[in-house]
Amino acid sequence: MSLPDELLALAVETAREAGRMLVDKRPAGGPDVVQTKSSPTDVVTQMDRAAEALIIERIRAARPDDAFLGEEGGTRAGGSGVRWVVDPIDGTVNYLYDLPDWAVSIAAEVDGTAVAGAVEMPRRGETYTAARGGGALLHAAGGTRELRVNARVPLASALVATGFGYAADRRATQAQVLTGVLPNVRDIRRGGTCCVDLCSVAAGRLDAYYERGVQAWDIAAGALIVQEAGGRVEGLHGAAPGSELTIAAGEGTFEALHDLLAPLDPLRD
Ligand code: LIP
Repeated sequence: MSLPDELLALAVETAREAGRMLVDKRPAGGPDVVQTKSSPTDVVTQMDRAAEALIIERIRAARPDDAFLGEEGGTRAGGSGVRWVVDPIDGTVNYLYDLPDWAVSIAAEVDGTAVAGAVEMPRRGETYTAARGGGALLHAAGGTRELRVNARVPLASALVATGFGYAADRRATQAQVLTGVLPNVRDIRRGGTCCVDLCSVAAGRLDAYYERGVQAWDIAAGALIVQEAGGRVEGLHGAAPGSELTIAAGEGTFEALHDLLAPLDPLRD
């Protein structure tokens, strides 16, 4: 088995175990908020922490020399050249409100390049996977299928997802940018979970996605899944995708959305 396939198998097994735990152990009255981060609505629950601890424990047991970057602080150095980028619950607010679209996102990088990614959506019964050079797959009750983005969808017909940050200033700017996007696209979706939106682009359930403010752990697995499904994931003017801006879409649609967003100055806050 190649290293990316080995890492992917571990990512999938671990994401599924964490996903099951998050469903089975979700307190009946909802999880407790144990911390807030960038704003009072940017929350961490005890379940985010428990899931990250489980993921790190499982991966460390199998690969003790690997490094970690985890949303909830599980960051540590390693000596193997492999780093795991982990979001134990992407879409924590959806999880808090018991909305189904949240996910466990686990990516493995080798020397800084993502080579394997798994996004587990327990409430949908779906697992999205990609190993670099091996395509992207959706595993669900009905079977496994290869993913392909929608390419060359004219912007006027494109279903575009986006998301909003937690800080008021950032949200005010994002609302202004949205007024420039909305009249030029089929419609907008705001699902609340970056990696779910990326997987939906990969699956052709959305034509495009853009967001400012997402972190490495939100995008690491989902971006690889979009790329392996034939799509582009970048920031403005060829920048790497990241917290400044992440745009994901198929060829043709990507360029059109990029050129619509650039003069709207989405980075100005
Ligand atoms: C969330 C992202 C989402 C964004 C939210 C938040 P979290 O991540 O996935 O796209 O709009 O503001 O950042 O905080 O649930 O891991």
